[in-house]
Amino acid sequence: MATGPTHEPDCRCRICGSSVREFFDFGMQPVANGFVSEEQLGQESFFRLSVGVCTNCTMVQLTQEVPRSTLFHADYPYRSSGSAIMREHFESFAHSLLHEELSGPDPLVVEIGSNDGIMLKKVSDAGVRHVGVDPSAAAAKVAAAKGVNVRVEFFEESSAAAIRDEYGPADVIFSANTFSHIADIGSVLNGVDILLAGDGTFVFEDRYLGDIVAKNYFDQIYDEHFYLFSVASVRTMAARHGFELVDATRLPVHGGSVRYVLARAGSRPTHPRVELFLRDEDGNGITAMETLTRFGENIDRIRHDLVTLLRDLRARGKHVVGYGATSKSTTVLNYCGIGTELIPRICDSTPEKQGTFTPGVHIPVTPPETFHDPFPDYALLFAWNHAEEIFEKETEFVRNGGEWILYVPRVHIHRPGSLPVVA
Ligand code: DWN
Ligand code: SAH
Repeated sequence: MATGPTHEPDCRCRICGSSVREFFDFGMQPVANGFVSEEQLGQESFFRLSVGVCTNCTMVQLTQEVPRSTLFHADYPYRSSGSAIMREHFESFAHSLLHEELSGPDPLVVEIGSNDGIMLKKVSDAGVRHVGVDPSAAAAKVAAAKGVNVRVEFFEESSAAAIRDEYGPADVIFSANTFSHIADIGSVLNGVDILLAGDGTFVFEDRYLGDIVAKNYFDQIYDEHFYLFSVASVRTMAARHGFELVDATRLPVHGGSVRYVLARAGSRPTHPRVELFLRDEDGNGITAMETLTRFGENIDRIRHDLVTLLRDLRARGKHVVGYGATSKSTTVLNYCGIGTELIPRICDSTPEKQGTFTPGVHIPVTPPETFHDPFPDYALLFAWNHAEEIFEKETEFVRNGGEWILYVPRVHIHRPGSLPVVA
């Protein structure tokens, strides 16, 4: 619920140590990627999911940390290659990396959070030295099977030192949707400082606070997403560790992300768009308490409207299923109190998730084929960040009279032919 400008004196910023003001409290939530087997039902751990903003460095962050070993482990179910749009995105990035930052003699790139090797495979295929680092053993096994050199561990100071000892300095350290997942971010930046070559770059991309607030992407708030970065908060954090933010570019993936480039202070020129970005953020007041409180009110409005719609459809005997058992869906389902009485199953293309039950509300996750057999009357799209790809894939569902329900930026029925509102 929107908590408004409350002050939790015991909550200290993990970046600068100042006090953090909570602006939204989702209550007790299960682990977002904690999909459970029948035997594990009822054995889940819960934590209080609440989010606040630092009164000093403006970093938006969770007020409670879930131990990293609970979040990321051998059976972590997410696979980066689960969508064509992300495969294209990372292959295109790897291509640009190979022709720019990695075009020198005997370059080295290290990826933090390499998952199933979606980006490093192209680097490996090009014969360029690389190291993937990821504690999720099953995902790392998929990467290794593609020929990616991967270390199954958490990236931190100690592992960075070991990589430097074995391979030497890295020209590029890359991380996508991972850096913001690490509460002890100082250990990562210290590790980057140990491993990175003098004129190297640390390039990372994460979903953008500006889009989350502007488009009510409240389901991007869950245990793994410890930080919600803005350009201003990243620049401040970087400076505290001797780095400069030398570039920042918008990306369309995951509902809107930003790719940040850090370099050692004075080692690279800063692109003028960083200043433009900062001015834009300041003008929009994306970390102002008034903005964040309004965001909280929008979350509660979406909860009301979504539950009202689903109850109405059930009362009218309509068949509704979920599409995409995302980590994000855990926040939606548990905060809105939506269970099998409203959504009897969720279809998902990830083999590791099929046959499990969603965290907390225990909705069965079924293979994609069950979506067509028979088609439901409505499909609630949890994987809204892949809407275009999914709408193209499921045209028969709409031809058959089916309708998509989306809940961001507000609850609505998607009209065929129109661009997904979330784009
Ligand atoms: O930040 C994170 C991002 C990168 O991935 C991690 N913290 C965890 C994870 O978040 P997510 O689970 O919300 O990511 P996605 O990419 O929105 O998940 C999409 C889900 O939908 C996957 O389980 C695959 C599924 N899917 C599907 O069933 N049919 C996806 C597509 C494209 C499809 O056609
Ligand atoms: N980069 C991929 C995967 C993102 S999911 C993508 O953008 O699709 C987050 C990944 O980070 C998971 O595979 C998780 O196991 C990994 N991870 C979490 N903490 C980590 C750490 N300290 N070092 C390396 N990988 C980490």
